[in-house]
Amino acid sequence: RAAEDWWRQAVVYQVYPRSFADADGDGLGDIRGVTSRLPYLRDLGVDAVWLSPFYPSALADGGYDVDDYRDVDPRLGTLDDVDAMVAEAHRLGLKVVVDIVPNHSSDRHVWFQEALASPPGSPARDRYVFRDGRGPDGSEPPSDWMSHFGGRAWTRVPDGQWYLHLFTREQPDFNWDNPEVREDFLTTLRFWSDRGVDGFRVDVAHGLAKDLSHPLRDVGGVHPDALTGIPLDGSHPYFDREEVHEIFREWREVLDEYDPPRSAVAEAWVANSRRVLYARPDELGQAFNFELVRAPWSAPQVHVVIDDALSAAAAAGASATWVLSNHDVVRHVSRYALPPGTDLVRWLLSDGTEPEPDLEQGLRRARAATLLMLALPGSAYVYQGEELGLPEVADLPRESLQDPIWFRTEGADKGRDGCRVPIPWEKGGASFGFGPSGEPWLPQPAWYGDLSVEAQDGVADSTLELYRDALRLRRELQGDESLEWLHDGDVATTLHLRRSTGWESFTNFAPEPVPLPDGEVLLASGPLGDGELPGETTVWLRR
Ligand code: TEU
Repeated sequence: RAAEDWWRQAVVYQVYPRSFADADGDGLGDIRGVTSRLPYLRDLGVDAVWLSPFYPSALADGGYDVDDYRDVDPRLGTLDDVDAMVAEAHRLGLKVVVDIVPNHSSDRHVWFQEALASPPGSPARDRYVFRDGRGPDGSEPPSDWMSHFGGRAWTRVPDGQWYLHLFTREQPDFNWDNPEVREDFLTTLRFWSDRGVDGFRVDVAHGLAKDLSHPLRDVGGVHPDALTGIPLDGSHPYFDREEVHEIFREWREVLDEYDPPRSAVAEAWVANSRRVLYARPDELGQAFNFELVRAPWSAPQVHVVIDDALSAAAAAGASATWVLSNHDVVRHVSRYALPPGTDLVRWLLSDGTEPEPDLEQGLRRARAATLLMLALPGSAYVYQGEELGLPEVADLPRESLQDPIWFRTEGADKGRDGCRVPIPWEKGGASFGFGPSGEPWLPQPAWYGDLSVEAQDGVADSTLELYRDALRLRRELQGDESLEWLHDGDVATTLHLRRSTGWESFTNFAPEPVPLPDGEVLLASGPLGDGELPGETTVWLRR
């Protein structure tokens, strides 16, 4: 796509609408809450806001179980509210990206209700994946496929058939071989594009196409690990199949009907070389790169992540993307606060006590990682609250948990609620300014106010001000999509890069200080010593 496409080097801020701002005080964030905070996002300096799903939903999976793709959950607002939000965003110079969930609907979607009410073999059932079971009485599931959230991926209905759900049983998978399904999503893309939405984030993009030939192929009863368990040749029966790309080529034609063309970013948990295929110019244009979420705090490993991502993106004609956190993973302040190799599921089960996180270290590294990420060519996706340096809320009481992962694993995995706790806007008050009244849908910890926007606003060394400074400088200094490394020889503990405009970023991963490189210091992630760059710090320079 053209180098001037806005999204190629954009900073996109992810809003998880339930947890961002609650205008009506029912404890659940809403669209009017988002609108009221758009000036905050403009001042922060991001280019776009991506909203996780706000469609009608029973919230069996936080809204990723969609009842109706072309409406708004009444608890979150109305279509008029969304129109007003988009208009206000545009007035402030912000783009709006919405989430599309094409792998599955909710079980309350009219099509699924119709499927349940229709006989086996009917056209209504063909929009989903219904199959007879195995065994003499069909009481065994049609294949050994497992749900990504634990348990099997099949649920039986009263007439004896089974339906497929790669996530919760409230999220039946669509049959993408069905032309009505294909057509309906094109209608949805046009529906939001016509309303002025600038782009789409495509949920589980690698899951849509499936090999549904009879009999279904067993996979050994394990859900494949996203990055190691999915073969690179498109041969897995339900993830990352070649046929999925036809779907996205069709989508691109629709997105290109608009001026400017609508952007899209694929969520595809697959290896680098496969992921960028979704980002080809005649497909979605971008795909999330989650390698920084997985990378340990290590200069050589981060170096490899950056090089691999840039070369894979360039080979596909895509721009690179960078993600440190999102609504699915433990917040990076906490990840960086833990010893390497910590099992995060076990850590959460211990309510964040074993091992004890070193949050000072976590925040120091997070700030350094942020400046490094924001110095890289490509788009950065920032998750709400990371600009406040929020750590994971690891000790949420079990009775407050809502993530289906907690229920489906029968308490073996606390799930993702700890990164979804409603945002603290103020130092105090009932919900730290999240809403005018009402209990937030997840409890906020007592220390939340200390990290609030109010507590950090105008405070020179706060994380919020670091993000503001960094985003302003990034805008000013942004170069083309190339990157030049400035180290000689092997990377051991520092990463030094230069952008085409002469802007440099230098990160010291080691705990000990190193000499500060020559040049005018533009910004640093922490205090600088005399001629020294302290440990775990990034500095931006210009010569
Ligand atoms: O996530 C897809 C997905 O595969 C995730 O489950 C991811 O692998 C995992 O969370 C990493 O810890 C998307 C959405 O981002 C997620 O919130 C939804 O639950 C899921 O799809 C189902 O729609």
